[in-house]
Amino acid sequence: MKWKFSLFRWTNRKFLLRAAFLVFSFGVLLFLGYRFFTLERPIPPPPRLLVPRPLPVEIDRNRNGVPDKWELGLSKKFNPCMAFTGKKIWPIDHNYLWANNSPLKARIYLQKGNHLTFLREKTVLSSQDLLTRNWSNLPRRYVKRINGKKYTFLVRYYSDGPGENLGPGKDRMSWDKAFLALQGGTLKNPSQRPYPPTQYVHFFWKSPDILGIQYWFYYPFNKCINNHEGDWEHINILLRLKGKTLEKFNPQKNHQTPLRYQFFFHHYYIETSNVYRFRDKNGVRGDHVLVFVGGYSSFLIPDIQWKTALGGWFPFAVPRWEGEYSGGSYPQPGWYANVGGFGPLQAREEVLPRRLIHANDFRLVLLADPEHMDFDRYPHLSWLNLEFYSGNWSCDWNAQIIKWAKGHRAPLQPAFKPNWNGNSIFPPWKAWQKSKLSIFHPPAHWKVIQKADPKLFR
Ligand SMILES: [Ca+2]
Ligand SMILES: [Ca+2]
Repeated sequence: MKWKFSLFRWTNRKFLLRAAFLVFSFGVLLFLGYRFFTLERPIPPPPRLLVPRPLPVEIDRNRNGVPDKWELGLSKKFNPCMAFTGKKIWPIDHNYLWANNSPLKARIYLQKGNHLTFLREKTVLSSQDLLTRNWSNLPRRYVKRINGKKYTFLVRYYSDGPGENLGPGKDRMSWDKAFLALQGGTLKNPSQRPYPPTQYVHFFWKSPDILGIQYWFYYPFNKCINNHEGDWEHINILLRLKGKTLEKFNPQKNHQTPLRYQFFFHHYYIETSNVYRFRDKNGVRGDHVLVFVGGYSSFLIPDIQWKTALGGWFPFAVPRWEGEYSGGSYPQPGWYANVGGFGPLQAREEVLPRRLIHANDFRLVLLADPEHMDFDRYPHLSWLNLEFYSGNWSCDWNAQIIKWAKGHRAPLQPAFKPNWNGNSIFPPWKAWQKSKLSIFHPPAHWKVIQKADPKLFR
């Protein structure tokens, strides 16, 4: 009896030891994985503009190789029309971020080599100052001597914009309600609203004869499989310029021909000339590509939800993460397979033309490279010179796996993104065969230049 008992104890102890070892190893792996995914690193320096044929500074003060007097005309001639899947928002002026008087906040990090350690957060400026004072020269980095040792600190900035997100479901947000309230309680006639449709414009060069225009769109939020406040999206248009004199920039002349368009969404882009194009509303001039803005997506993502776990009895859940505000830009409506995700977990997106806004109904804001911007003249654009994140720093309501991939963060402003100045860090999208595009019937009063062919993939 005694012998049996000790054997039992002995095997029991062995089993417990093995189990403890397994749990410990699993914990170590989980911790290392978590550290790997959540490590903060400094962002690499953004690509700067290369101008193949610089112009005299008197006619090109912002040094982008395009005569200043024709920049707005060119921007207006080629800016896109837009079709939206979600009807409750459109791209707006970035000042919307401060509509509810949110201050500017700074997050201070200690930098050691390529690693950042978050130290603290502080309020830097009130919202009134943000629109009237030049704050572009706030520190991005500084060095301090503490006890004779040199330390480098990095500063990231952000502001908490209107509304929040309250859960995984597509209706679990107050972002859209805040937008509606700030637009005066109605979303009819967008161009008459306090925050009318707005596009940001930036010129870049592909070659001495090919001028690129980036059109950037600032949305108040991204509500889809991942959720974050603020969203910067864009397209590129490549124009061939004809002629040797400066007249090639004159928007009144037919010296600029669109060659190709690049549509960016999630982890991919599509380069194509198979697009919809329209004239100005009066039918005389203009060449406006139509951007279809995505889209409806839904996904079951296993999640560790500590918040619900407190009220419940088990911390795991498989909620449906869904929404129709991804902000992705597409050349045609339909549904697109494999638009982004992790490995075999690729999401699909449905792109529907539910609300249309003609190119002529957008306000345009020109952005040069930050080092050539006159921020005394445009103090409300000061964020262009800083590592500024355009929304509340993070959105707690996201699946844990998305938070590890930092898909819950507010977006970095365009001039510090790697795809500024026409670069692309993502591969071209190729899942045409798995997708299904549909025909779009434009409004009768829109003057058509070209209709896309949903069967022709290029
Ligand atoms: Ca210029
Ligand atoms: Ca907010």
